[in-house]
Amino acid sequence: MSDKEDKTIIRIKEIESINLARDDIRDEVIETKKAVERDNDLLANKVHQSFIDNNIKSFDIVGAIGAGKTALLEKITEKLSSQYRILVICGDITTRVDADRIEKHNAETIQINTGRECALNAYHIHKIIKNKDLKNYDVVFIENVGNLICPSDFILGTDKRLIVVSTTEGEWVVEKHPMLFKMSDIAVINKFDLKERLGTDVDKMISDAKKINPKIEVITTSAKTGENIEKLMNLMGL
Ligand SMILES: Nc1nc2c(ncn2[C@@H]2O[C@H](COP(=O)(O)OP(=O)(O)OP(=O)(O)O)[C@@H](O)[C@H]2O)c(=O)[nH]1
Ligand SMILES: [Mg+2]
Repeated sequence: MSDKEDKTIIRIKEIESINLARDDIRDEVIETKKAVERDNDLLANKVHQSFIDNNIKSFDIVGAIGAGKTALLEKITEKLSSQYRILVICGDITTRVDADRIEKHNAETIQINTGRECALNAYHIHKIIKNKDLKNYDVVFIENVGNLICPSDFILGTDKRLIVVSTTEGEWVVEKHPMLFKMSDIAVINKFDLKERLGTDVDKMISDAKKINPKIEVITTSAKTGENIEKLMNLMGL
C-alpha cells in the first residue's frame, strides 16, 4: 500500500470515529439547536414588531459570497436616499468594506462583524435596534453574511427576505441550496450582463426557484448596468 493510500484510510477512519461520537450525542445536539432556533424566532418577532410599530419597511438580504448583495444595495440606496431615511445593517465576518461602500450613497450604516459565525441572527439585530430611535428611519436593509447555508437557521424579523445568486455561480446553484429559496420572498439572479459570456442557463435557475417555492418572485438583474433595479424595487414595494 502506498503512503498516499495509507493516509487516505487513516483519514476516513478519523472521520468515522467523529461521526460515531456525534451519534452518541445526536439527540442532545438536535434539541439544543431547536431551542436556539425557538429563542431566535421569539426575538425575531420582537424585532419585526418594532419595525411595524415604527412604519419601517424591512428587508433581509441573503446570498452567496460575491453574488452582488452590496452592489444591489448601493444601486437601491442611491435611488432611494433622497426620499427615504435608510438604515443598512451589514453582516460580515471581519471588515467594514460593505458598510463603507453603501455609506457613500447617503444611507446610515452599521457593520456587524460576526467573527466565526456564518450568519446574522435576531439577537444581533435586536441589540442594535434597541439603542436606536426607530422613528428616524423609513427603510431598514440587512445584508447577511455571504453564504447560502447558515442564514436558513435564523430569521431576522423583516417584512421580506431576498435571496441573491448570480450567473457566475452556475445554473446548479439554486437546486443545490433549496432551503433558503423555500424561506425567501424574492429571488434575485444578478450579473445578468455576464449570462452570454458565461453561457449560464438562467431559465433553469428560474424554474428551479419556482419548483422549490411556487410563491417566490424571481427577477434577473444587473447591478453593473442597472438592468431591472427599478423593477426589483417595485417587487419590494419601494
Ligand atoms: N458584471 C457584474 N459584476 C457585478 C454585479 N454585481 C456585483 N458585481 C461585482 O461582483 C463583485 C462582488 O459584488 P458584491 O456586491 O461585493 O457582492 P456581495 O454579495 O455583497 O459579496 P459578500 O458581501 O462578500 O458576500 C464586485 O466586484 C462587484 O462589482 C453585476 O450585476 N454584474
Ligand atoms: Mg457584501
